Amino acid sequence: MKKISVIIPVFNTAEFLSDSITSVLNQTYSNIELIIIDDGSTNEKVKEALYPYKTYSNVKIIYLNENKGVGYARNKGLDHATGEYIYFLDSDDMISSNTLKELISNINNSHYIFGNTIRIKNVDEIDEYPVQDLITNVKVNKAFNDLSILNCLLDSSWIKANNIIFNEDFYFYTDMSFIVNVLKEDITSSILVCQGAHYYSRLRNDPISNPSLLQMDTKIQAHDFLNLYINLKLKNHSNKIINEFLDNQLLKYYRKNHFNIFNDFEIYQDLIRAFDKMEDIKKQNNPFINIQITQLKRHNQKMFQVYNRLERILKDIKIALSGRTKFKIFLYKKLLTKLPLKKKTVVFESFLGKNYSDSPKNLYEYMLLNNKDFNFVWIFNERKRIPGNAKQIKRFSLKYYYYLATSKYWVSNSRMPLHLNKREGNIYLQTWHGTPLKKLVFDMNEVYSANPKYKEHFYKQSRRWDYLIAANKYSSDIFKRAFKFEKRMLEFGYPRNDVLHHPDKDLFSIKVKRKLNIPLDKKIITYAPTWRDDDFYAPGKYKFQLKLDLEKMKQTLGDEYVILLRMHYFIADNIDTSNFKDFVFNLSKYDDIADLYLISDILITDYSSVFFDYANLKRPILFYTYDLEKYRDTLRGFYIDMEKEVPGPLLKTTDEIINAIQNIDKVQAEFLPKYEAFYEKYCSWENGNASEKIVDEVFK
Ligand code: C2G
Repeated sequence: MKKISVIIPVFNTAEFLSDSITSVLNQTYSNIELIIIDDGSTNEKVKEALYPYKTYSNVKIIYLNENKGVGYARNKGLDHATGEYIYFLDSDDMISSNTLKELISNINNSHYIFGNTIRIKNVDEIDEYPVQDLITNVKVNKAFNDLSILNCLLDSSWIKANNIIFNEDFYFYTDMSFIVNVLKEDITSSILVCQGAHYYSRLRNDPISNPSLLQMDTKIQAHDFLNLYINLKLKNHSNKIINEFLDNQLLKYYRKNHFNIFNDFEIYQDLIRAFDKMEDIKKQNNPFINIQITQLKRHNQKMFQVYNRLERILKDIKIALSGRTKFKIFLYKKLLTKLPLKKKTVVFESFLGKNYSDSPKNLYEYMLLNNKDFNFVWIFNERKRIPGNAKQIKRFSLKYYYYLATSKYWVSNSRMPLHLNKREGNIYLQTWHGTPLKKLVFDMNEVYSANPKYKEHFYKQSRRWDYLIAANKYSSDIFKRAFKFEKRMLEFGYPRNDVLHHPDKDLFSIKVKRKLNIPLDKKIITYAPTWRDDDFYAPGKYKFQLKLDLEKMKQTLGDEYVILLRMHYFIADNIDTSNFKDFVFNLSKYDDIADLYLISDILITDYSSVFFDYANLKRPILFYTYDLEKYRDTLRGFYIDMEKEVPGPLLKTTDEIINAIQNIDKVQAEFLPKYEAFYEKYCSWENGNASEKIVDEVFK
């Protein structure tokens, strides 16, 4: 039985290591040695993650003192390899348990054989791919088209005899040097691919804190690519097939990247030198590319840039003409943001234009009441009745783009779309929308979200914030880290909670009850749960299944209480409450939840930030946490230990909820010490004047 040496270079990928290593240790093929090269990781957690494998007789771990790049690390692995075959795996990827067996059973007399690479976002996706027992042949260009030597079983003695190694002078694209060495020694017209040998390539979700190689600086990558191309062309100028392979790769790289990076002067110089090495240039389908390459060959930088820019402008116009929204975005970027800035105009938005609510509403009303000398604009999906003379504009209408492009101030409680570039002079006050229980952005490991680019987009969008509001010290510390926020944190409490400390709050409460036709002689329970990251129709449109047994609650509590149902603003499902008239009021579409806090005697929630706000009223809170383990351990992770810290009981069934409500005084008394500590930690900055302090600070 021949031995396979699996080589894994590691750089700062602690969180993925156990998946990757386990996938090798669990192979059905048993004669394997695993060589792990820690390429000078700067993250201490890598050592911890590798620690359990130190004692394995078939695992060798080699630590390099400094980060030298994947080419160097893999060469080190080759030096230590004793197997008859070599296989490279990346430290964030995995293979299925039969992969190595499939490859070795099918390699026969070939020098190398490929497997089938599948891109995945989450480990859960792995089971979705059935095993196929199929061998196919592909052309050289196709097999190496993505310039990767991953998922390829190679004959070790052949590699060593021909000194096939990675070029260590380059950090990026060193696979290209290895592949050229392979091709030089064995140019077969077709290459074996074993479809049953699965390699799972993980799409990394955090290009900001821990990027994969391909997520790093594109200019440095381009520099390496072009110089490695030049280097390989010089070494292989007489080999026709290798020349053709390299030229195809350069053209492909150019087609893909020419908009982004090649206007940079240094890269332009590399580009000229690279194209100087290309003799027969294959005509491209895109005439602009042909003209640009001609200019490069003539070393005419001016005309090269003219054609490059022209192509980009025409492309932008083509995109702009392909849809109404795209046209408006084009106008926003190219025209509207160039108009004069209105220094006294403030645009407000709350929950993506769905409501007139939350901190933006309180800031607006404070400014109105105090006759602040500003013009106001509100973004809504539908027209609303609101106080004052604010202009109302529809989200994503032409006016929306016009006012956002020309107003000095933006006030919003959530993110604004990625395409809304910040113009010079713009001041953006991000109020945010809650004290976090659930882990946020860069504190989340896996992202079970509808959008795999969530972290990257969040990062870009939040760079535009100038001010951010924190309701307590705890939030302030978390926001700085989890949002990577380094600008001005406003530490005065939440404007949205000012009303909960207003001397006339009882009067407001009666008014709200009247407005909503809620009987004044009934006590009120509000049920306000949050959303589940993994249960969605589309981004921003989430499902929700009501687990409370309303029938049972009506029978036991109906004489004394009514229930207000309040779904999270992401929930698209409409909960049918028509059978519970007079007992259940569905107020999911009601503008401001603060009004519901004011009139409620008891709050039921789960992992929503609503309880941090409601605690300002010091009234009872019950937690209906029927899926606590999954939510906490798989979906999100929490910042605090709910079992220890929250100011009310964690309940799992409707019966437990009913029982707690029937004994609410007892429950409240039991939780009093916890409630007081909770209030001190999360509510003590709130005293009813956050709006005033924030307006004074931001709007000058
Ligand atoms: N909300 C609401 N009704 C609900 C749930 C939430 O009106 N049923 C409002 C509350 O103002 C709440 C805010 O939306 O504070 C945020 O809701 P969360 O359930 O906490 O969830 P999320 O939108 O993911 O925000 O730092 C806070 C986190 O980002 C949570």
